[in-house]
Amino acid sequence: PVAKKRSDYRAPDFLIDHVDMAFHLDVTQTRVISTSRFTRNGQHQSPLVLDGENLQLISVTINGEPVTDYHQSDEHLTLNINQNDFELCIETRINPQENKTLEGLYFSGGAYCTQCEAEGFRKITYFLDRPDVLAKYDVTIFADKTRYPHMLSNGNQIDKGELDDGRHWVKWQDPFKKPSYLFALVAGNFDLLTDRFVTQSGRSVALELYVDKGALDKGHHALASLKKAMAWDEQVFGLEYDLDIYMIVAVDFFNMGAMENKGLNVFNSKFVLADAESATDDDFFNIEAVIGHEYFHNWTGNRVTCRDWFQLSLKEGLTVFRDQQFSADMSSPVFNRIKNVQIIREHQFAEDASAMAHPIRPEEVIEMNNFYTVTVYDKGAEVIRMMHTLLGAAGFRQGMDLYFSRFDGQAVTCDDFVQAMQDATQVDLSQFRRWYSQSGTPKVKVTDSFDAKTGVYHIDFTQNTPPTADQKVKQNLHIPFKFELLDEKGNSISDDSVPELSAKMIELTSRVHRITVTGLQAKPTPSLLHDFSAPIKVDYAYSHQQLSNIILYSGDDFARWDASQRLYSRCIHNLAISPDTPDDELLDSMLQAVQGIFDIADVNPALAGAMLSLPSFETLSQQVDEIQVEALYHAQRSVRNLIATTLSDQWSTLYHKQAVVPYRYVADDVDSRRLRNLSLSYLVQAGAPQSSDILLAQFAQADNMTDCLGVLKAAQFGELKQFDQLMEQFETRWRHDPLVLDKWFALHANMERSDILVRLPLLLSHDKFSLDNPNRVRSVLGSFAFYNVLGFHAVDGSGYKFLADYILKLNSVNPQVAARIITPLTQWQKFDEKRRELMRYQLARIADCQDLSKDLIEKVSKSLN
Ligand code: BAL
Ligand code: ZN
Repeated sequence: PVAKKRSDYRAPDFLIDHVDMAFHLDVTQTRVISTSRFTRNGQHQSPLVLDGENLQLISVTINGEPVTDYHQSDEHLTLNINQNDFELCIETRINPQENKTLEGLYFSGGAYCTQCEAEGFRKITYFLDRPDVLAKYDVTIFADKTRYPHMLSNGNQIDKGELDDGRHWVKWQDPFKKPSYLFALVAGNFDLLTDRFVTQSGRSVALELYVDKGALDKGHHALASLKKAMAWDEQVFGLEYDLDIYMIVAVDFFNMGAMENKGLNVFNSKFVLADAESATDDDFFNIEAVIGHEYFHNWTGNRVTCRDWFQLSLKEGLTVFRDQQFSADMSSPVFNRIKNVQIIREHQFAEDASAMAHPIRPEEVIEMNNFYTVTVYDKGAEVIRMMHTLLGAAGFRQGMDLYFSRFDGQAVTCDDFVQAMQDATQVDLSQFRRWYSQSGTPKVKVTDSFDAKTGVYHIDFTQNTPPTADQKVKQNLHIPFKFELLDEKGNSISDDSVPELSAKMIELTSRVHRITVTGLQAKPTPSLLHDFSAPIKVDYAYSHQQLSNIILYSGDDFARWDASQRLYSRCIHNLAISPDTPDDELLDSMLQAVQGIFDIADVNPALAGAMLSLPSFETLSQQVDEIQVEALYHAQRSVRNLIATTLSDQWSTLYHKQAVVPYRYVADDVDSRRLRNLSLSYLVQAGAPQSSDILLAQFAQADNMTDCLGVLKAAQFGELKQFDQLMEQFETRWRHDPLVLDKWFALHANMERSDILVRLPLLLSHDKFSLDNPNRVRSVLGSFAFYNVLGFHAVDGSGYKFLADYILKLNSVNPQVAARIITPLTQWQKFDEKRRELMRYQLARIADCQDLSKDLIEKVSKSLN
């Protein structure tokens, strides 16, 4: 397959302003009749080339006249047309039941459902399936009335009727122009939860949530979240919903988290269904975030959309930023910020270090589905956040207002967005735009010196972005770098003659920046990259004491957490390098710092919960040039063990301090449960007296999934003998609930046991496992490959082979999911030579497969280069 290049963009040869579609739903033989009004775009004689895949073409007419003079290929239908304005009617047939890729129209769980982003619409009908062709849609759906009482599409229902043969029909009209990727259709038999939202201008919007029969009680949190999101977008961005109805449908088989189709969001049920017994606090959190995310797309994505798919970050980076701000406003801002940063450090930095490195606006794409990445989404959100930092909240809002007034109803580029931000505020963003074209993780090295005689302090910031697989030469970036200097008492040093100190931010633009502060009594402690103000790595040789000072005194809670993580990381890396000669002084200062954090738990439990958690193996991996798997893994465990055993009394106190109250998803209770389960896990790891009694009592008494899963995780991590028995009980109780069973599968798959490769095949032959179900695949194969450190990286290569075997199976079922879970195998660059070879060997095996999907070809070939 050939890659498409961003630089090759050309405006479409034809435009479509209206589409009328009729769907005669049938499980294996759905008839799709689409009638579109075309206009030639400009003066040219080019043929009309429509996109289409896996379609059986029945007939074509132009202005009512049958046409036979067309050319059909695997991916296109080409017609020579003389008219400038014409109506094209195409009838096709598709097989929804056979469609396991879950793109286009598919049938699963007894319902029809669509997924069109990025290029799925072409599996429904021949069309100009590109985001810069915006049309109005009328959609009529015909199906059996008993089996499919609910038949939904975008916009408003304008008509309906019944036929004599037991079928009924419904007609939908979407008054807004939209690209084909926002088209949606759902038909099934659901339970329906309804509500209303009155907008700031007083319009009443009907809210409808469609869930599987019997799951109605699990929809309330999602619906409440939607109302919060609608109110938040009005308050913060002045953005009001624009249709009279907003529908959400939850389905069990879905490749992504959810999809923002205009007026008809389709969700993975994982991000809709929740109640205390079956969903964790994290699930409740994620539901609120994803519901918010899809809702916010209505303006950032739907009203203003992308000109081409290279601009995906235009809508995704911006919408992730908006959902992050929403989540922060709904609960603890610092805890949210930490979560955002953990994603960047665990996954985005890893992507930068791999062959899949790309800028947030990629230059070349073979399969667009491969670019729904942490770089485009999460680093994209960091880039938007940096603009928010540079322009201030008010300036950012002015930029957003200008963006909407300029581009409403259009398909635009990332440059258009930045230009609006610049024009609204007169802040020069010309150098800043490089963040869109430059890939890689910038490093800022910070060095300082203090002259005790003169009291003069210099601090130098030097930026450098190491080369990446896709781009060797890097330029200096415009980096907003928030920081402060602390004196020895922990006070923030201010000096009006140093504007960066007053602003607590320096804007790095050249390679080196120096700040000089005079009149100091002692060398200050720099507290760096507050709030993670840029997606970069910072290198500064902190003393242990300086880190402890920041933990205790920094005015920025994020920096306090970050200092705690640096201290842990230092201990872990140190122990990984010399396990037999631990640095006792370092470990003591770390333990003392942890003691101090226990006090923070009383005043700021959300922050303490994060500070008492060690950096993940994935985060630690991005801090070293070469990952020594066993050494790093065991060092991490040892440090955790030291914290567990030395402070077991404190863990016990912290555990018992957390009042057990009937489950409610409210911030204070969430923080408290987090501390309780964290303490439990440390107590079990320490083998503290009565820890297994405590654990079993919690399992028996828990009225909620958070506490129940907390027990299982603690027992798994502590390798308790009761683990298997508890898991059996859990399975018996939850066999009927796919979302809970996913948790059970994941817990098994990421167990660090020497016999994991014997256990995994058992999981995969479990009667509830199916390669057709993306959630299940992710919970077993994804959990294993991403998080089972010793199993996946087994030194004989068996973990890699296991994953590769299943990727080859998935290739023909669901290439999109296959290309997702291959990610850990593509990130071989930082491992030792033996593992690098073993990983590459499996990649080569996959590359040799006949009929490899474009998704896998792109990832595998890049990774083997
Ligand atoms: N647009 C794909 C799913 C999402 O990012 O909302
Ligand atoms: Zn999105």
